Amino acid sequence: MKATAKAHTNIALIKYWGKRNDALILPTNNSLSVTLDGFYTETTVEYDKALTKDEFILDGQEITGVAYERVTEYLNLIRKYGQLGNLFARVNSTNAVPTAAGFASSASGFAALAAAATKAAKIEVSDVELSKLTRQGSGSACRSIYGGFVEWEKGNKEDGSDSYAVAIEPQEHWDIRVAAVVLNETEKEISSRVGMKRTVETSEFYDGWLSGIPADLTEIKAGIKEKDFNRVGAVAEANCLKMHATTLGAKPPFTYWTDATMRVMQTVQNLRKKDIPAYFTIDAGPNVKVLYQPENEAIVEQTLRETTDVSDVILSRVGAGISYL
Ligand code: 2P0
Repeated sequence: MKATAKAHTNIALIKYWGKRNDALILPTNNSLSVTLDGFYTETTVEYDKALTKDEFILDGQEITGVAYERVTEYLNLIRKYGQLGNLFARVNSTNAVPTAAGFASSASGFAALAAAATKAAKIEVSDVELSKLTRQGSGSACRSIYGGFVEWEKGNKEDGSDSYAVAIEPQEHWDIRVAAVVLNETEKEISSRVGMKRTVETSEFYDGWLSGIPADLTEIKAGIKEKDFNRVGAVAEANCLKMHATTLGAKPPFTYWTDATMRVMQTVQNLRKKDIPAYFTIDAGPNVKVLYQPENEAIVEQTLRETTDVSDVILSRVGAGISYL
């Protein structure tokens, strides 16, 4: 009873920012992402009757503590779903997601774990079912089931049965690129889980965030369909700015940006002034992701590398969905 799955991480162009149910991980708004080729997790799950507890090895190291608890709690959910009783598992993961790049490795991590854990137990699941299961490990992970452009439908039901991701356009649809800009200081003080909760509960700007989502989604989906880069970039950048504005209205206020973050944002806006279409987006941390077109790769990379406090730039294409190895 053993299986290996590979999942890529994703970057949200319309952000998931806030939960309506913390336990089931149900969001307050739809989000839309692009799956990234350059960043992935490979996970092997092997159920073994001889084990008296789960084991978790990540990048060759035995993991204990909070990260272990999160994995074993997730396996409890799979055991319940597949009626596996007390059958424990050996989980072996390798991450090709540089932590410093500021990507939530939880997205590719939980997608690969959910896929390998169901496959190893011979539990037949549709993509939709796998997305729902994955969502309960980490919200953004439910989008990593598919390649290309993906929307997570928030759903309305209290049991979460209508909250899952769907494919909007496949990987081959459109060759856009994403540069992950790594900054010198990367320590995250407020996790996305804590940050979004504080924002939902206390930010005066949260209602404004929610009210703009339907129009942003309509706009970006039309832009993706038509492969209109400026249309997609503009709405993604604006949506990111609105998400980050909610943190400034929270009590107490906070921001994920540093001076280096803002310098990169300015670099990207200056590229546009020189007629090089590039747009930024930022998640719950200081690092910046830059959307650009293939023909501008060299100039975008060089300009970002020359920006003060940029320590690395990692380029990625649009990636594929879950695969089994
Ligand atoms: C996103 N983020 O859409 C947004 C944008 C961060 C900012 O999803 O609590 O690790 O496990 O559901 O998915 C990061 O949050 O949070 C995230 P949980 P997750 O990508």
